[in-house]
Amino acid sequence: MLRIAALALALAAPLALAQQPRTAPAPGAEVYIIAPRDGAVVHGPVTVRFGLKGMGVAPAGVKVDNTGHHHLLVDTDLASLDLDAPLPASDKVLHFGKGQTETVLDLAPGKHTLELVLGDYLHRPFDPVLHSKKITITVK
Ligand SMILES: [Cu+2]
Repeated sequence: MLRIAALALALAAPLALAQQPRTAPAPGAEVYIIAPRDGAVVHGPVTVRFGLKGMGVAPAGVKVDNTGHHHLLVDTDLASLDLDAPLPASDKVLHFGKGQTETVLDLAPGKHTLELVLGDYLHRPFDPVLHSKKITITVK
C-alpha cells in the first residue's frame, strides 16, 4: 500500500510541477545564435554556438532563479509548439539539458532554419518566451 502511494506521488509530482505558471525571464535577458551567421552558406557538419546574456545556463531539473537550458529548433516554427507545456524532444526540437552551449548538426544539403528557445528546469519556455531570431543557413 505504501509503495503504491509512493509511486502515485512520484508520478503526480512532475505533473503538479508542470502545472505551475511559467516563470518570467530576467529583465533584459537575450538568447542568440553566435554561429553560424544568418544567411551563411556552410559545409556540414555544422557547429552551432549558443549565446545567452542576462541569465545563466543550468542543467535541466535544477531549479535556480534566472537560469535555463537551451533548446534548438531545427526547421521548426515556434508558433507550432505548445508554449505552456514542456517542449517536446525530437530531431527538430533538441534539448541541451546538461547545460551545453554548442552542438554539431548533421544537416542534409539545402536551406535550414535554426532558432534557440531557452527553457526552464522543466523544459518550458519562459513567459514571455525567451528565443533568438530565427536564422536561415544553406548547407552545401
Ligand atoms: Cu529541455
